[in-house]
Amino acid sequence: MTSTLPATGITIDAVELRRIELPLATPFQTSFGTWSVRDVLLVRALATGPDGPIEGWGECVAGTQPLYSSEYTEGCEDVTRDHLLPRLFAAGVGHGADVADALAEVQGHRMAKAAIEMAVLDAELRAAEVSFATHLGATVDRVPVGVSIGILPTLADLVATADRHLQEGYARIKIKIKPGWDVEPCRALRATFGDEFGLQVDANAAYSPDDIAPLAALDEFGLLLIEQPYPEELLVDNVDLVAAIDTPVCLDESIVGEAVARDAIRLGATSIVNIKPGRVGGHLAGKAIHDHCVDAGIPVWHGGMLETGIGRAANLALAALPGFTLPGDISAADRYWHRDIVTRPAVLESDGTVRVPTGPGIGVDVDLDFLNSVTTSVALHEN
Ligand code: SMG
Ligand code: MG
Repeated sequence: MTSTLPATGITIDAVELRRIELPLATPFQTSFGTWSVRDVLLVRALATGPDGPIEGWGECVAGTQPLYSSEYTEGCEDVTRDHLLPRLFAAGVGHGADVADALAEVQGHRMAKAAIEMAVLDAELRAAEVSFATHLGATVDRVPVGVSIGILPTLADLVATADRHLQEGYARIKIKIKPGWDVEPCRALRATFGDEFGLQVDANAAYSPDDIAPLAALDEFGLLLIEQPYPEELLVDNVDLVAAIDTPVCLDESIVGEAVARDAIRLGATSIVNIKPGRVGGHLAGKAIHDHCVDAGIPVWHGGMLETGIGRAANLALAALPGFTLPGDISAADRYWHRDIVTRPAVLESDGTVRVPTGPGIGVDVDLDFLNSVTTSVALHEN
């Protein structure tokens, strides 16, 4: 930690679990399915700090269905209500840093846990008037970002979409791939836009270790990395892939926490690590993985889960740590939403960066009127 927070912390009086439905500006297709609407679980910690009432917000990154990972929105709400909040309250947690320990006996459910930690930390940091960025140890005030483009009906659609994003100022393009939509999309982008822009691909576990040939065929495109070629639980097969191809292999879904990150690095199963706070159990675990990767000489970059402005603000703070040397999947709000749920949505700067919020906590405020208009359920759970 780079900031010391007051030992008194906060008292959590209640936690509001709120579900919203926010339509994506454009549907997002991956090898495992299409996302058109984000059905998001938000966690709002209602607390008392040294100067009176204070609240904090957390965002759960799980999707509607358990397709990217085993977690999904409804399940996250259930486990939070029935198993996590009772433990949070029983432990008398008053610091964000104590959330993970209080919830540790519940196995897995890292996305649900991460949202609680974020809400408690946000409330604690707001009470202490310290930003997430300062607390986590940010060293820059803007972070380079890229854009992740889903699988599209035609190569012409892909080229037109990439063109629009490059014109907007994004310096790095990631495309989703699957068997049959891999070599030709890369060829089309390199043929149209040349070799100068950063290009990377994400398979979301769509290949098997028998598929080394199509993955090796991507070597000619000078990719920054290939993300998660194989299913989540395969680690050792990636060691063989690292040896067989030139493109750096980067695990996403497989890295479900700090222990697996350490193992994957030690095995040589990943040359680069994608850090998503939700996937690893919170921003503090994300920072720990970052610190380990820096020590191990492994580059990291910040992933994205189509977050609203709440999760995005906290992610920008983490992505401002020095080990994040590759552009993150933290695009500007307008790449995702017609209207965001925060009052100062993330915007793309002319140099292809997004500014890191500087205010207390996550540094953005929730637009409550708009939030209420997209809310599908609210439940208050008192301590
Ligand atoms: O937030 O810009 C974003 C999305 C980035 O491609 C992205 N995320 O596997 O990395 C990934 C995917 C997971 C979400 S797919 C809906
Ligand atoms: Mg990925």
